[in-house]
Amino acid sequence: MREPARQTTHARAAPRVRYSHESGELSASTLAAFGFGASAPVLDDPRWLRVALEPFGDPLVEVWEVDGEVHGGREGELRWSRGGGWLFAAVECREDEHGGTEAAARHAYDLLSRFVAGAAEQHVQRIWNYLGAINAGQGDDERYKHFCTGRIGGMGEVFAQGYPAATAIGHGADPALLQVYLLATDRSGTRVENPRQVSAWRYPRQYGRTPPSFARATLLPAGDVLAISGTAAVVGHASAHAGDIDAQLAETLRNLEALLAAGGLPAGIGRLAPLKAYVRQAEHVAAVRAFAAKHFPDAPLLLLHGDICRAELLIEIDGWRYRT
Ligand code: 3EB
Repeated sequence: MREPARQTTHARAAPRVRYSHESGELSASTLAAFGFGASAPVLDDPRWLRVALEPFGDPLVEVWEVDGEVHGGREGELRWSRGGGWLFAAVECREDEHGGTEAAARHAYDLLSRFVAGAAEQHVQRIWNYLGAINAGQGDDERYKHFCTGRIGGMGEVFAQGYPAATAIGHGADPALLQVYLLATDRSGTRVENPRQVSAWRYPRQYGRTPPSFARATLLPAGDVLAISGTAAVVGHASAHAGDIDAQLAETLRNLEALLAAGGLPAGIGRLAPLKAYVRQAEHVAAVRAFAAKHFPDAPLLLLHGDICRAELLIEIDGWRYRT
């Protein structure tokens, strides 16, 4: 009798994320690369995304490398690349061409959902969202809240098994510009929540009609890296330390450490944890740098000028924590 077919493939090693000073150095195994701000170079390569957030300090390029040859293409507002079992896909669109913030978010997620549903890499692990004037509008009409409604409306079948880890940040460029990009692969990761925080999709009504649809982190399929969502000074469901950058940084670090523990990663944020810090006010950059120098001096860190989706929050940090 023949043995039943065995699963012989293993989960693929996660993309390696690094920050580089060389701009535009995309190799055959580069899945995606990101420049930041208006002075980032313009490259005619679907793997190259110019993120509409201004960097503080040296212009760095974020590079994702995979184990395998990468190819990519474009389809209208969507571009993609794949290699080594990983898929990068991004949509850039204008809200004024799609009926406003909510409709544009629905459109972007609909495009991405359909594309991923037709791909071999159907498991979305991580997603980033950058929209303009994120805190403009009052109460339920704040633009971030409209974005949340559109986002969930456009999330198709590929999101039905659970939400990916995510970041949603406001940029200061053209307010109509929406940028959404994701990382997916061919098997599911493990969603990780933070025991110090109410899961975002269970936030009470006071934060809007539609709760934000994201997980706090994803342990990628091989278990080799934790992809960490935008993390801020939120305890339970409440924002902590309004107006106090140092206290918000300390609370954010506690949340990051809680996430590492919840994800089963070794404690400590160092050279194996490339991070991005989104800073609302330029005057807080020195405080952020000083905090990082004291608490995680070895972590590769990129500082970006961005608005956090709650007006009282001054700082948010996201990134990756590799096991080795
Ligand atoms: C929070 O903890 C802060 O809407 O995708 C962090 C990460 C936040 C992702 C999102 C929002 C999002 O609620 C805000």
